[in-house]
Amino acid sequence: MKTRRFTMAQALIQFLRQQYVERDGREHAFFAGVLGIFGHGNVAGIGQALQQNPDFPYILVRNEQSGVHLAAGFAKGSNRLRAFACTSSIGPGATNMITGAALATINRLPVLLLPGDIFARRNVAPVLQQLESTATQDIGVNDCFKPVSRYWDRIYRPEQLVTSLPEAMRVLTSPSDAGAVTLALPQDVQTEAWDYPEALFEKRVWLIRRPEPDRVSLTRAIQAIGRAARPVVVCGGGVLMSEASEALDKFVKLTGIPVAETQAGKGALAWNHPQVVGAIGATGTLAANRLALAADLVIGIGTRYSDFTTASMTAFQNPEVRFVNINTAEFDAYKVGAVPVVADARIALEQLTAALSGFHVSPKYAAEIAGLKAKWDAEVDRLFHLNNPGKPAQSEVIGAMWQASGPRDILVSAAGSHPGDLHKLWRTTTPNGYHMEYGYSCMGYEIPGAMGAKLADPSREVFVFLGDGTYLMMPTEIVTSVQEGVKIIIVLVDNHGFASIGSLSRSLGQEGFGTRYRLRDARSGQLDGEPIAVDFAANARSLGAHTIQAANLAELKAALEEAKAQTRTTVIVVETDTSVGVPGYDAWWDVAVAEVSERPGVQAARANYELARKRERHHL
Ligand SMILES: Cc1ncc(C[n+]2csc(CCOP(=O)(O)OP(=O)(O)O)c2C)c(N)n1
Ligand SMILES: [Mg+2]
Repeated sequence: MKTRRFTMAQALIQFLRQQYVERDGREHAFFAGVLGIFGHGNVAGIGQALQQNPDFPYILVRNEQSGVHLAAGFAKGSNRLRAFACTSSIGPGATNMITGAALATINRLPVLLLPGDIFARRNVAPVLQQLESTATQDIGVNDCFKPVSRYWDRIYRPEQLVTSLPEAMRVLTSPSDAGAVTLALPQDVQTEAWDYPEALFEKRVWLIRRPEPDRVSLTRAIQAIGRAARPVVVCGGGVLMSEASEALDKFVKLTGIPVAETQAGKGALAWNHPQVVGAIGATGTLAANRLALAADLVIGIGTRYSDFTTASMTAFQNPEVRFVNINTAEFDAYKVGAVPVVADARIALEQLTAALSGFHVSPKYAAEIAGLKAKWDAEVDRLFHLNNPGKPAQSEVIGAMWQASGPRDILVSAAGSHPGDLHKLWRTTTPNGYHMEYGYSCMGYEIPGAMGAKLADPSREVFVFLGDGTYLMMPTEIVTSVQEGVKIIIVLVDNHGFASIGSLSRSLGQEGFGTRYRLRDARSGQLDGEPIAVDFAANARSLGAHTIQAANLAELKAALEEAKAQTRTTVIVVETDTSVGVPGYDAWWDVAVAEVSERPGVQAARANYELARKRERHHL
């Protein structure tokens, strides 16, 4: 057997460079490079290996967590066909990646995590940053990655790479199992040499499969659709990952079935497609929610049925409602008692279209869909043009951003009050033009996630809708965006705290307690003093961004044009009027209210809550 002598870290990097993927006859390298931060736990191993591979990109990030977010954003923007590996030192550098790992796994996005680990040799333990246990020596902080990884391994000996790496690739390239893959790398083992089989470093092409549906399940799905009077498609992120937009377009044009969108699936079809009725669920449009309410058949495609999508199991109230689920993951296909079609979305849709050539929804239902859609479009126009005196309303900021963006541009966001507003209002024209991380809804994802989306397709302008709370949590990847020349446009909406959780708190009778950015008042002892003055523009400028302060809607529109002409990451700061919000449209989200309280507001909220919960259903 021909062998090559490498350190474990060198072998690992050499292997990553040779991994390719193929789908629909197109083939390309899977890994775009490595992101990370060096410390004593990886500098001599992975760091040394990367140095001797200068044509395999290494991007120095500012925080290991945001590094993983960047990797997740890149994988999402690439429809999971490409990925980054993330390297960290041991201890805090490693555990910083856990939030990113959870985000990637929940959103089913492939990221390869390579945390450094404590000495396998053990004789010098406890090393700096080592977690000790009185019960075992076989434990460390990297064990915390286990529940948030789809595959987890620790490489105690250099030769273990040979069996571990193919498993890691199987999971990373799986259409149903993709998520975070963690290979914990003890710092001494990273530097140990071994004679690796040459075959490990040969080019390997992983087929990203398009699984075909089982014939019986498909027939049952066809029969269920053929019988339906009020079918609705719930379009999830799997439609985008499968690049099934065209197939979905054909299917719904043929059948007249309306398409409601989850956060992850929004934009698979253009907003003005005749069948698209927009967002569904807790943050849904009136059109989609009304259709869902009375639907007798829900065709869930590539969706996990999160509580936002099902409005905490209240969205579908027709007593006869049944489900057909098309999903590559058996786990998701079987949810809500559905006819499970375990298959690739594009393949399944093509087969359904071929089989349902005689099917079309009734003219009455078609007219109802068209009427609801027209009403919704008018509602969005109204919210975009409120002519709010003084500071703009958030919906006007969204309208201005939408007007400034081109049809191929990308909108990125993750947490705050705006994901709900954007889900309803943003008018996506091109697939992947709406990039909302709403599986983990993680504050701090937005800036690195947007960089990932930009790296996935540099030809598209990327706009970020960012809250002041999120900005204060994780602004520092702006420095990395300057370092790498990855330009994004950030619209930082300053509303002095958490508008989202603030209004949730008020709806629970808690008066926004602890959600405003205010000074502690000497007399009350509470956080209800003067607003805290943070100069966001100066802060962003200090990190290297071009910054613009916009005082009103006209200035925001001018700033957006200026930002588009910039080559550098640009941060536009705008204050909004928090008194004007986007309403909910027959929406409900289950957030449990205190069962006993001395506050009448909480007692009233609890009474409403108990009533509302009665609408929650089991779909068995
Ligand atoms: C990491 C993290 N911590 C906490 C939360 C809970 N949370 C959701 S939105 C939000 C407030 C966000 O504030 P901001 O970015 O200013 O947006 P706004 O609510 O004002 O629109 C919080 C604390 C979260 N989603 N992510
Ligand atoms: Mg805020």
